[in-house]
Amino acid sequence: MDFSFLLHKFATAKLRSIVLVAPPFIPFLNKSYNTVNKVDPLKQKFSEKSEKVRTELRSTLKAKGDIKIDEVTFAQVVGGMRGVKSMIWETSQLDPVEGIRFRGYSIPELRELLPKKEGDKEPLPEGLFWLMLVGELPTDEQVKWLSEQWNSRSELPKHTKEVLEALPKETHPMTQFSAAIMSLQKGSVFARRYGEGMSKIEYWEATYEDAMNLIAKLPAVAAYIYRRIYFDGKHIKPDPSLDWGGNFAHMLGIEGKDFKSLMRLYLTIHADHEGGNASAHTTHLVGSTLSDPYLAFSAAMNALAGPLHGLANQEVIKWIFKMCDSIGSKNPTKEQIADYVNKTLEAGQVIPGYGHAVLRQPDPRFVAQKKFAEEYIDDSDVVSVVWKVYEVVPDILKSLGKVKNPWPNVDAHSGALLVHYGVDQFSYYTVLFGVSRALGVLSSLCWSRALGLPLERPKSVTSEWLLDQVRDK
Ligand code: CMX
Repeated sequence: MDFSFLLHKFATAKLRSIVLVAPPFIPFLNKSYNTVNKVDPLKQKFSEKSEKVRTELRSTLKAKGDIKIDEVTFAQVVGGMRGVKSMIWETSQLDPVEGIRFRGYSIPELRELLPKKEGDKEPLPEGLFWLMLVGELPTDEQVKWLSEQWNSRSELPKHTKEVLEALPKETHPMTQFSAAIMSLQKGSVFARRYGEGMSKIEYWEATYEDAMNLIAKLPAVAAYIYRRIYFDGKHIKPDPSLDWGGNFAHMLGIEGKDFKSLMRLYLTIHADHEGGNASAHTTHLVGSTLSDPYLAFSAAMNALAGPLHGLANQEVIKWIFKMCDSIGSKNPTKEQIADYVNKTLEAGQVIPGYGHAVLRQPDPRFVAQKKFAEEYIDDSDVVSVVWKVYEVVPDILKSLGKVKNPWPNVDAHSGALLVHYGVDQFSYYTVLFGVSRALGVLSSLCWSRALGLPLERPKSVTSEWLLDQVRDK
C-alpha cells in the first residue's frame, strides 16, 4: 500500500503550523496569503491588489453585514432575477444606457488606450485581461510578457486531440469545445493541489495558474476544432512570434492583416459583460463549489451555447441568409426585410441579435463592430444587409409594446464580419465568443477565490408561496 500521500499530508500540515506560529522576523514563513512566485509580475500585482480588497470586505462584513443594499420584487423572482444585486464581479460593469465598461473604461476608450501590435489599430486582448485582473492599464512591455507567457503554456496534450477525434465531426463545435476543455481538466493545478490538502489562502494562486494555462490553450483547442471539421484535419502550427489573437487567426488559416485585427478586436469586446449573464454566472456558481476552473469554464460554455445567449451569433447569420434566400436577393429592400421580420414574429420566434436583458440602447459592442466594418470593409452585401436590418427592426420591435430593448446586441453584427473574411461556417461562431469570454470569467474566478467568496446558495420558493405574498396586496 502506498502511504506517501499521508506522509505528504503530514509534512504540509506541519509546515502550515510552522507558518502560523512563525515570528515576524522570519518573513519567508509568514508569506501565507502572499505565496507568490516573484518572477510572475501579474500574479504579484494581483496578490497585492486582491489582498487589500479581501481585507476591507472581510472587516466590513463583520461590522456592517446586516445593512440592506437591495430589495426584490415579485416580478424579479418570476423574471429571472433581472437587476437583483446579488453577486460580486470586479472585472466589468454594465450600464443599461452606456453599455459595458471594463474597470471603468468604455470600448472606444480601450480601443485607444490598450497596447497594440506594431502597425495595428486594434487593442491586444492580453491588455484587457491584465486590466480586468489588476485594474491597471498595462504597458507594452507587460503585454508582451503576457503574450509570451500564454505562448509558453499553449501546447495541447495528446489526449485532448484524441478526445476530439473520438467525437463525430458533425457534433456541434460548442459541444466539441466544451468536451475538449473537460479533457484539459486532467492538468488542473487547483484540483491537484486541493487533493494534496491546499490551504484556503492558496486557492487564488492555483486558480490563477489554471486560468493562465487554460486561456493559453483555448486558441489551439478552437483552431483544432475548426480545422478538423471544415478542413479535413489539416492543422496549422502555431507561430510563437505572434500575439494570442493574431496566432489564433493564423491557426484558423485565415491569413491577412485585417482578419488578425478583427480577431484582436473581437476577442477584446466579447470578453466580459459583468457577472449576471449566463456564462459568467455559471462560471461563478460552479466555481463557488470549488470545482476547478476547467470544470467551471466548460459549464460556462454550455450556457453560452444557448440561442438566447452566445449561440445567437450563429442564429443571426443563419436568419439573414434564410431571409435573403426566401426573398431571392442578396440585397433586399427595407420593405422586404420588414415583411420577413413580421413573418418571423408571427411564427412565434424572436429576432436574433436584438434585445437584451440589461441594455436599453444599441450595444457598444455592436457599434464597435459597425465602426470596424466602416473602416476596413469597402463593399460587402452581407454587411449592408446587417445595416439595413438595423434600420428596420427596432421600430417593429418597439411597436410590439413588450420588448424592453429593441436595439441590436453584440451578436447582430459579428457574423457578417466573419463571413466577409471567409469564416462562413456559422455553427462555429459561438466558439470564437467562448475563447474571448474566458478572459473575463476566468479573471473574475481568480477574484472570487482571492476574496474567499463562499458557495453560492440563493433561496428558492414555490409559486404557491410567492402568490401568497401578494394575494391581499
Ligand atoms: N425578438 C422578438 N421578441 C423579443 C425579442 C426579440 N429580439 N427580445 C425580447 N422579445 C420578447 C421576449 O421574448 C418577451 O416576450 P414574451 O413576454 O412573449 O415572453 C418580451 O419581448 C419581453 O422580453 P424582454 O424583457 O425585452 O427581454 P428578456 O430580458 O426577457 O430577454 C433576450 C433578453 C436577449 C433573451 C431577448 O431579447 C431575446 O430573446 N433576444 C434574441 C436572442 C439574442 O439576440 N440573444 C443574444 C443576447 C446577447 C448575448 O447574450 O449574447
